[in-house]
Amino acid sequence: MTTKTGYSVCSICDIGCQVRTDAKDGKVTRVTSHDNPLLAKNICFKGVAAPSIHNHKERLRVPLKRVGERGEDKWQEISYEQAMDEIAAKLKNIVKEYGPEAFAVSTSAWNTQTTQGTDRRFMNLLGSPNWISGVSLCAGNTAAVNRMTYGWFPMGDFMNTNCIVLFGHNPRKHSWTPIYNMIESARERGAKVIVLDPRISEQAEVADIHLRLRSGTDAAMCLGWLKVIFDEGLYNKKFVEKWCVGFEELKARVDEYPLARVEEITGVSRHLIAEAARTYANADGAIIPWTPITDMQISSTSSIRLHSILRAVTGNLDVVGGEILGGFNPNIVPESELGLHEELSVGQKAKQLGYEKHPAYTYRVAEMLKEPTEKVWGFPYADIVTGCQMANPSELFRAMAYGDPYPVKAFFVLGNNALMSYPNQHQIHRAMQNQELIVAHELFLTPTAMLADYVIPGDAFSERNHISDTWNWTTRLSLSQKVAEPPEESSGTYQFWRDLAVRFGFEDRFPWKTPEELLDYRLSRSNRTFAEFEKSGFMEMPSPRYRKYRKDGFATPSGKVELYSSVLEELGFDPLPYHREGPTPSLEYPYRVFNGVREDPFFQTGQRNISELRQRCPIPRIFMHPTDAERDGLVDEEWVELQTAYGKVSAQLSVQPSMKEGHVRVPHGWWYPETRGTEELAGAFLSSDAVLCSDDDEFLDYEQGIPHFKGFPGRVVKADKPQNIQVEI
Ligand SMILES: Nc1nc2c(c(=O)[nH]1)N[C@H]1C(S)=C(S)[C@@H](COP(=O)(O)OP(=O)(O)OC[C@H]3O[C@@H](n4cnc5c(=O)[nH]c(N)nc54)[C@H](O)[C@@H]3O)O[C@H]1N2
Ligand SMILES: Nc1nc2c(c(=O)[nH]1)N[C@H]1C(S)=C(S)[C@@H](COP(=O)(O)OP(=O)(O)OC[C@H]3O[C@@H](n4cnc5c(=O)[nH]c(N)nc54)[C@H](O)[C@@H]3O)O[C@H]1N2
Ligand code: SF4
Ligand SMILES: [Mo]
Repeated sequence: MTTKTGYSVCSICDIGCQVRTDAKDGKVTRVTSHDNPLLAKNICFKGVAAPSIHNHKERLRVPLKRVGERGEDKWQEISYEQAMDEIAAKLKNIVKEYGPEAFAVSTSAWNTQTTQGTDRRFMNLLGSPNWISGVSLCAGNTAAVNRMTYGWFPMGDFMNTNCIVLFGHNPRKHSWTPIYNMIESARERGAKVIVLDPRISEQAEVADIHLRLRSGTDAAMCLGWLKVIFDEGLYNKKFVEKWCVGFEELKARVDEYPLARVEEITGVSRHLIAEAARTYANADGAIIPWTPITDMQISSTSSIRLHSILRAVTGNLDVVGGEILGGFNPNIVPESELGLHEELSVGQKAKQLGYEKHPAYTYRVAEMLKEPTEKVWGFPYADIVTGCQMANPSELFRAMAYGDPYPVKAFFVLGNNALMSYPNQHQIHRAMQNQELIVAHELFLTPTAMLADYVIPGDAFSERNHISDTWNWTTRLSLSQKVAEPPEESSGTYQFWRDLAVRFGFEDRFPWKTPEELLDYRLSRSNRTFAEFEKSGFMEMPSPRYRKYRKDGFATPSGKVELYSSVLEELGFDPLPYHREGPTPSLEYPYRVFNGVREDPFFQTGQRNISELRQRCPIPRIFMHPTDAERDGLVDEEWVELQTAYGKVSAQLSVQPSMKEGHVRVPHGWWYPETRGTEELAGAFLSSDAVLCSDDDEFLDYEQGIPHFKGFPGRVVKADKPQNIQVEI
């Protein structure tokens, strides 16, 4: 019997706790916390369940080749080498026939961590700009929009702050545990916590101030805060004068939002709005931690910009207790460099889908920020949170489905359940049905993988060596060690891209034969190998330097914080932030529906097949306020259907006084692995929020093309439980 123990960075969810992993005879047996107070003081039950996930009987172990109709779930097992040979040959033909832009990739927000930008490297060498990721709806787009205002995406200094403002964001013991722990410590130190959430969430329950705004009105709320801050002179005048551009224009815009108007839009009393704004502005060190809520609404770009603007005008940028602009860690080659973005021609970049219509998150803006980024941060591209330059997912799926504006015929999807992880699931389905080649790189046969031509088994986090660089968001480097053996015919995502690159003749641009060799290269900047890094400790983080802008300015075209955005102006959008009302509820669809309220036992679309986790939450639940349920004649725990003009989903009703009246919550990511063989694509259409969400123009943020997931119109009616799903697991 051989045993092994190591430090591994859990990639079940995207916060990446560093945990202790024990293995016996090549299999992970136990995951525990270790004494690292930052990341693993305690861990969540998904992390603890990692051995059950990694050793699960349904885990993919051998490559599968489709033999039936697409989506029919009929397969032949083949070797990894044969699969890669066939994939390469087919992709070459597609590129020859339609051009390299006919090749698209969708990847995970996080769990494909070992790719390290080499997917972009392959695509850029090939000539395709059409890369998308789950981070288009989660932190990646925030990073891109933050860069337009002050050139980087900051991380809140939780350890020293005196005030934390949570826009919906609701970390708990089993949801993003490290952030929850940091908020708890700050609270114990006496920091104030302000929560903005329509419901009484766990964080709202213990907050100092809770603003129960209407879903989708965050931008108006921020404009209200600025009105108070400007009218009462609570901003940092010296910083604004010296380091910001466009203050007068911004002030004029803010004057269009007197508190009476903000009260009307948000449904929150003007007194409470003013109290919250004062508390934030007067704190000596305050943070607005990143939140996914404003990543997914119709005024997304404005809301994210408003968070940036609040940070700047209150003097909270790059100061103790405020928001730290990290920059690249000089000890490691960043992903941005590995991605080889400079190798993709200007012409191919301009073909990126979304480049014209929704450019804020595409190469178009990345190119505009190149010079200042290089001047301030030392490299022209900044792939913060895996990529600040991607295609617009909706435009991509449209091209895949209809060939408009050009055909996209090969779709590779790695660690991402794409069918259910963007808006408009019907269009994604059509898009996938219209492909000549789909490759899925996965741990399990998800509905997305079921639609593939080839399914390649991936390795899990206990089975690979890695250094987590927190996506360049911070400068922390965390060790992740291999303690268990991956399935023989599997590959890590780096290996996958390299094996493909070699077949395309790019071997000289992929000289690192193994992930460890790639890590050696990345660490060569600090004269170390991975083996040496491994021996020297489990984590390192250079001490922060504050107010770095005094030396080099900000990485924006003006070198200052752009309250008035020159980038947006040049693109023809409103350079100042604004509130835009989403599609309003009607008699037919009277509720504001929001998705989210993440479920503790699962990460996004995963783990519904892990019985110890599924038992904790066997079925999806729709939340409603008691008054609304009563009016509609609905009772707690009955099965209902949530309907929008675009689709319908089934779930159990949960009547909750903590919900805000007029609002309905739908969970994300439900499919039913137990219905494989009895329901189409294992129930992918029964309860998935993506079925309900439209990506028609009236539902999209203008600048980025982000869908409105927070407050779209819907109605709830009685229904039967779908037949084949198991309620008792
Ligand atoms: N409709 C809709 N779309 C959304 C959201 C929403 O609420 N609604 N939320 C958005 C948000 S916040 C996020 S963060 C993203 C999340 O997007 P993703 O991070 O892509 O998450 P999932 O789509 O759930 O897909 C994760 C898949 O990766 C597989 N996997 C896990 N570990 C590994 C691994 O090590 N290697 C490989 N190859 N595969 C692995 C899992 O089995 C799972 O099928 O989705 C976004 N998309
Ligand atoms: N256990 C577990 N933990 C997870 C995840 C998981 O799937 N499972 N996913 C991880 C990921 S990728 C993410 S992005 C995070 C997401 O986790 P959070 O950031 O906590 O976000 P949600 O749980 O989706 O929703 C949080 C709150 O937003 C409120 N809300 C809804 N609409 C609005 C609105 O328009 N404005 C405001 N201000 N609030 C609104 C809801 O009432 C809800 O209480 O969780 C992470 N942690
Ligand atoms: S919060 Fe849980 S699932 Fe997420 S990284 Fe940490 S241990 Fe893993
Ligand atoms: Mo997310």
